[in-house]
Amino acid sequence: MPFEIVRNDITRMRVDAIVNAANNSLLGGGGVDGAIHRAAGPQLLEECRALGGCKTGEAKLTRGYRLPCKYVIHTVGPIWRGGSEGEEALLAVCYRNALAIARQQGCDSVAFPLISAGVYGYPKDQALRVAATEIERFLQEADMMIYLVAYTRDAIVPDARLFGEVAAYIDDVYVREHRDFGREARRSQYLRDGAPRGVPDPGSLFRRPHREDNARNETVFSEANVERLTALQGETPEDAQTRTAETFSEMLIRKLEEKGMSDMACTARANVDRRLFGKIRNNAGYRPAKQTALAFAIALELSLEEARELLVKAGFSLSHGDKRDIVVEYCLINGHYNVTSINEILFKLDLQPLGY
Ligand code: AR6
Repeated sequence: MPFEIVRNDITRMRVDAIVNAANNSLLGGGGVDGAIHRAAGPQLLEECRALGGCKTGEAKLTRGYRLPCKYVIHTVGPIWRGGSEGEEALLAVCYRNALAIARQQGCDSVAFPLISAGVYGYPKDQALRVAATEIERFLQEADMMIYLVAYTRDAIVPDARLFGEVAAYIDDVYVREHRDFGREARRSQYLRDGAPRGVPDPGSLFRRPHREDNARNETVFSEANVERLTALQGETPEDAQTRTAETFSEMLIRKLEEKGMSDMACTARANVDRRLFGKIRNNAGYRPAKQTALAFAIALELSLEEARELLVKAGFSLSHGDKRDIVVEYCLINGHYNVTSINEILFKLDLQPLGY
């Protein structure tokens, strides 16, 4: 997975380089800076002394000494002063400069803390947006494994509106499923004890829709999908047969062509390693992991119906028994097609991310 949010102490990350959220002196401090200097040992401070400080937004390289990484890239984030003093541009440039140094050094993997989101007071949600935007942009043209390391789950604050909507949808699905179970329980009681008093239509107790049907009804009545379904219904029997015989890889390539999306754009959007994408492209029978199939469904902006079709070809289905599937289902129905934002929500909910 080229971009992943992980929960860890950054000083434990086994990567080529970790990034330090330092101050202008580069002589150590609190927060992640203090932790990095403690773990690396006094030689790091010695090398830092020779660097002559670092301006806000710039980045400088040292070795990693006792740390499990080869390098530490020190950068200085802006102090939050309300947002009108160029903080966003300065924070973005921290990520860009640090990533440029990592690339110059030939790093395959880099771990970032959420720069400026601690002592420097940058609002966590906004700091995350800047980090994710810059990392995504970089990955559109570079191959690197980039970790955003959160010390605590609280450090990651996803978009509040989307998170609220997803949480409400999960609740709805759970309530609906729960209601079904209640009906099932009453049905058993009815069969055991006879008709309960005050229930005029005992037949209704038996009308428990299949759970899959519930989800399918949503698809049918979701306005966004009516158009796509109509298009599907309009296909010839030959087209339908060809579509059914298609493998995962073939459907993926067809969708890419239909959408006019390049392989590069698709891998970046799906958070999928380019080498894996090459394997899928060159092997018509390739079956990806579920997290990868889901990521492609989002990256290709599929309807719920098309996503189900793509998943079946990989040997999977969307299940209401899996919270991650419910999150993805919500995003497909409502056209939220950003894998990075979805992964932020999955991280917050302690669920496995999408991509590979
Ligand atoms: N691993 C991963 N993340 C961490 C760790 C760790 N070991 N420790 C803290 N964080 P901060 P800043 C997170 O304050 O806001 C220093 O004194 C933390 O939860 O370290 O850029 C420097 O010398 C937060 O999300 O950096 C500067 O004076 C993020 O790292 C000043 O702080 C950044 O918090 C820089 O402030």
